[in-house]
Amino acid sequence: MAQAFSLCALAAADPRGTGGFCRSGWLSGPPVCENEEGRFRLSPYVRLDDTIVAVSTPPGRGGLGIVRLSGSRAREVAEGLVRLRQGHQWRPWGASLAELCDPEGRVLDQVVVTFFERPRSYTAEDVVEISCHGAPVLLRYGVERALECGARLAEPGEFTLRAFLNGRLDLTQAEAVRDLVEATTLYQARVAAQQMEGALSRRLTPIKERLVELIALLEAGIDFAEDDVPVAEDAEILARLAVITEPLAQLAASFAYGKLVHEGFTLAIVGRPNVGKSSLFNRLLEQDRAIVTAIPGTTRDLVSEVRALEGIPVKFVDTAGIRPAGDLVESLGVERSFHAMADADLSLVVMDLSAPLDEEDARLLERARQGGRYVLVGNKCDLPGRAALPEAGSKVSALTGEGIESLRRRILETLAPGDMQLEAGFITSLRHEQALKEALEAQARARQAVEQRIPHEMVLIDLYAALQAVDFITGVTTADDILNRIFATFCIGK
Ligand SMILES: Nc1nc2c(ncn2[C@@H]2O[C@H](COP(=O)(O)OP(=O)(O)OP(=O)(O)O)[C@@H](O)[C@H]2O)c(=O)[nH]1
Ligand SMILES: [Mg+2]
Repeated sequence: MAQAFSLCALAAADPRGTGGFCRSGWLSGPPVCENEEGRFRLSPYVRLDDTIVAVSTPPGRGGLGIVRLSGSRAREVAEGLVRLRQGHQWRPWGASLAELCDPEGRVLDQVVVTFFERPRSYTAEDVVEISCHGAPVLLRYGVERALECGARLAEPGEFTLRAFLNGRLDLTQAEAVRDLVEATTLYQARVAAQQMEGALSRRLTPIKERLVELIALLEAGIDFAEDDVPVAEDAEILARLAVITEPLAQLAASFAYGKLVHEGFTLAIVGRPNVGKSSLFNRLLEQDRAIVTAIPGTTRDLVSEVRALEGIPVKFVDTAGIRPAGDLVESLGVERSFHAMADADLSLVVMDLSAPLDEEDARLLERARQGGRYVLVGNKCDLPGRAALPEAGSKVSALTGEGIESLRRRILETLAPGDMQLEAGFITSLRHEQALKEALEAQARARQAVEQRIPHEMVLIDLYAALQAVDFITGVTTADDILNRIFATFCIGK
């Protein structure tokens, strides 16, 4: 029998329910559809009984390439394109030597097939991985042959979607798979690996348990009002609410750091000519990237480079020295410096400590104060000083490297105060932050209702809303469009 899941937010229809997928009947139709912008996306009604196929290795030529199959007919389909070598059999969770053959049975490649028997596989379905030599023509042939043998092409992220729908992963873990694939630093990979292993879900579990306990307490008070079960005291409800709110708020606040880890940030180095911006840029990159001379006005255009700072990808931007420009080229450069400053997540405002500060320094600092986050840097601290910084800042020498380490720390602390040591269980996605904010707002409403002695039936509505928001994060309840959005950002074959 054909089988499909319609993913709907059950809890939305039933505020008392803690949700779950509505596994309703079939809706036929194409497995994919287009959204308003015409972009390809997963349909909420993907046929999950199909056996799917995709090339799981990146496009292009390589030593190896993997064709992956998942579904109840994975082995049968694989048998249509590979022939096991003599003495080899299909062994669950084991690799076997085989030959990829053309339809006439002529050998095209020697391959290794690995059979992961359900439910102990990535998707919790039968999975076969065919590891060929990485010639695009072989991989394409493998996929085409699998299609002829009854498989269909996997949608982006469909292997992980199936793992999620089959209960192998929760939504935070599925998102972590994508983050791991997209990681550009080992630190990002470590954070994603922790989330994949369930760090965030583990942090949410006790919060959710307490919320459910509180709901049960209030429900009991309502259901058994005429019996002997005592109605919960307001003071107790408020105390229990506070215990739930604190970790939720901490987790929501961890997004400041999590966002940095996930997305990285842009840092613009600005200042008057000759204060040592390019020298500092080179020093932070640990590379002789930008031209440095004693002539003021050396840098005339933006120079940028991405480097990891404590495992966080940072786009460093060196800019032209800011002063009333001498010629057209310089004035265009100065204009770009101001744009870079406005676009950056953080500006390093550099001043030269070996010379008296002037009006241009003060004007720039004022602009930085109005514009957003900045760190004031006094450079050339190796020279006899003639200037003091107008406010607290980092004293460094781009020439000798003095103070650079503490400047690096200060940069990170300015962008993400606190939470720096927190490696496990912080949130890295806007989706999580929004859900946590919703949960916090619902909690605040519940608290207010209790304080105003509003009947517990009303308080419960807010508590259920908070519970639903927490469940959104792990995917216990979720809406189709959210799933579409998440899994459509995956690459094919994952
Ligand atoms: N003693 C000393 N000299 C430095 C230091 N940093 C930079 N300099 C020198 O200052 C001069 C200007 O350095 P740059 O890095 O080109 O300065 P800049 O701010 O990029 O200058 P423009 O590109 O012209 O705006 C060069 O001669 C550097 O060697 C420092 O920390 N100590
Ligand atoms: Mg320069």
